[in-house]
Amino acid sequence: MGSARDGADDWIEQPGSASNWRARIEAHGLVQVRRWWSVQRCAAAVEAIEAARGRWTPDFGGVQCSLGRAWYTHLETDRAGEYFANATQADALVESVIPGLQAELRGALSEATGAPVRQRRGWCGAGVHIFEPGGRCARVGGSVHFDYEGLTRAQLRSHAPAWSMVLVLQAAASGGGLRIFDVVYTDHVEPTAAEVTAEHVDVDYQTGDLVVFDSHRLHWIQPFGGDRARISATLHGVQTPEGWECWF
Ligand SMILES: O=C(O)CCC(=O)C(=O)O
Ligand SMILES: [Fe+2]
Repeated sequence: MGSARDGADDWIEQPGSASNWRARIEAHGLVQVRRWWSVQRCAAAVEAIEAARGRWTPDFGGVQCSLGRAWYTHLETDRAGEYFANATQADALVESVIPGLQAELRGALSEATGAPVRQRRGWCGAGVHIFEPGGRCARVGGSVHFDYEGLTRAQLRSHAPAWSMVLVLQAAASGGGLRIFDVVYTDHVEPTAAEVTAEHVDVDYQTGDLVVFDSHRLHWIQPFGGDRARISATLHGVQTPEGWECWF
């Protein structure tokens, strides 16, 4: 699917904090901070997530699951009402299973943007996506998409700064990285044949990595192998005239 962009992996930061996030995201479309969380901390989070299996939210009829509630899965399956009706509970659940996760991701977004970030009123904070081994995403990968669902038409059209942030809590045993294309949203949400074969970078996910990328860029979760789930925490953010706001 398309050709890899030439050049070094110069979007990768060593463990610790990234400097000048914004310039780097603008230059490369993404920043990846290795080991933002330790492997031990991720393992403890994964254990807690697995123990809370009975409280996961099934998405797309159980093709994937979330801890918390993701806006895009609810929007695409006509469950917007459910999302808002359960947002407070969803946040309480995420906080009880992985204390501090939501605040830390919001803090990282704030550090990355250099501005305060507030949660959209009535929306959910960061949550977790779980893709089971052998499931559809493992076999064929995710859909090739833009993260447009939480953006207004005006924000999409004007390319308002909008970033998606992923913390890799459990990388797949093999594959499962994120392909980010050199394609920015213009006026259609379904990518064309040319767009899905455009140049791209393949972001190789290791447990503990934090990846921040431009939500207007086309991207794709690659298929993965092995017998463990691919588990990632996510937070989306956009800059508005009143400041940055975030949601899951
Ligand atoms: O888990 C990931 O790597 C990215 C997921 C994604 O694209 C999304 O949640 O919109
Ligand atoms: Fe996405």
